[in-house]
Amino acid sequence: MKLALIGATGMVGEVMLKVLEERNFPVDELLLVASEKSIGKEISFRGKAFKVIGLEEAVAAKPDIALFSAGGATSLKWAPKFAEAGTTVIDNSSAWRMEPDKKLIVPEINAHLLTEDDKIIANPNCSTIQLVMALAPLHKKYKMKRVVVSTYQSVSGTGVKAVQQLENEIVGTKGEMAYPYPIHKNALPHCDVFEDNGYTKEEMKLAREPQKIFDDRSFSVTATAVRIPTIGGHSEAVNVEFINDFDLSEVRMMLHKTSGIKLQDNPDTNTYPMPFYAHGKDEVFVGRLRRDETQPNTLNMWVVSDNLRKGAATNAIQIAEYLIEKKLV
Ligand code: 11C
Repeated sequence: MKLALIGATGMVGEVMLKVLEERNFPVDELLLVASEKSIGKEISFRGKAFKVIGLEEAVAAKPDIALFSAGGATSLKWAPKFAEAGTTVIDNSSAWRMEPDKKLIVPEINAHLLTEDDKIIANPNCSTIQLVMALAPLHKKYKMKRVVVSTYQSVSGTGVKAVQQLENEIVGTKGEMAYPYPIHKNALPHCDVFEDNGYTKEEMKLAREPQKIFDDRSFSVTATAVRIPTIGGHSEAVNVEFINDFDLSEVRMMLHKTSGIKLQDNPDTNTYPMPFYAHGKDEVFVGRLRRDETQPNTLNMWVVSDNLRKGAATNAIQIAEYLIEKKLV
C-alpha cells in the first residue's frame, strides 16, 4: 500500500500519523506531503525519518490512497489530479462534501456505498460526524423528525493559530489572533464564516451533511455553533424529536451496543461525557439521556468526541481501512 498524507505537518496530519501507527495501518510506502515551505523537513513515522515532499512529486508517485487534510483550496486544486493518476483521495476538507457525485462517508453508517469508482471520497465535518454517530441507531429505530443541536467547539477545530491564541491569552502574552475576540474566558457564537442567511458555515454543515449521510431528507437539523476555550474535543447538546415514541432504557441499550459509541450516563456518579475525558480517544461519548418533558417523542442528550480523531483523522483512516478490506483500491 502506497499512502500519501497531504498536509502532513498540520494538526490533523500529526494526529493522522499517530492514528496510522496505533492502528498498525498497512503502509509499504509513505509519502508525507506539505506546502512549499515544509519541503525537506523530516517527520518520524514508526521510528523512521521521512522527508516531506511537494504535491507535484506526490502525484507523480501515483499513491494508492491520498489522505488530504490541507484545506479546501488545496483539495479543490489537487484532489482531481491525484484521482486522474488513479489514486483514491479521502478528503477531510469541506470542498467536495455536498457535490452530488461525491460520497460523504462515516464508515459505521454508509461505507457500504463505496465502490472502486469513487476516486474522491469526502470525510464529513467533525461536529457532524459525532452527531450522526449518536443519531444513527436511534434514527433507524424511531425515525427522526427534527434535530436541534447546540455545539461547544474546541479551538483545535480552527487550527494551530487558535490553539496558540488561547495559550497566549491564558498566560497573558500578546500574539496573533485567530478569532475577532479573545477566546479565553469567552464563548463565541461564531464557528467558520457567516452565510447570507445569518447562519455560520459550520451551522449549515450541521444542517445539510446529516441528510446526505443518512440519504434521507425527511428530517431537518437546525444548529447553533459556539466556540469555547477547550482543546479536548467538541461537545453537543442535542434535542431530537422522533416520529415514533421510544423507551429510554431501550435507547440506552441501543447506544451501549453501537460500535464506536461509549455510553457515559449515570447522574448518581456524576458520569457524563466531557472533552477532558474524550481527548485522545476514538469513540463518540454519549450521556445525559433524558426525555424532553415539553413535547412527545423527544430526547435530550449530550455528545462529545475528540474532533481531531473520530471527527477527522480516525474517520478518514477507517474509510481507508474499509477500501483496503473490500479490495476497492
Ligand atoms: C471547526 N468543524 O471546529 C470545524 C473544523 O469543515 O472540516 C473543520 C472544518 C471542516 O471549526
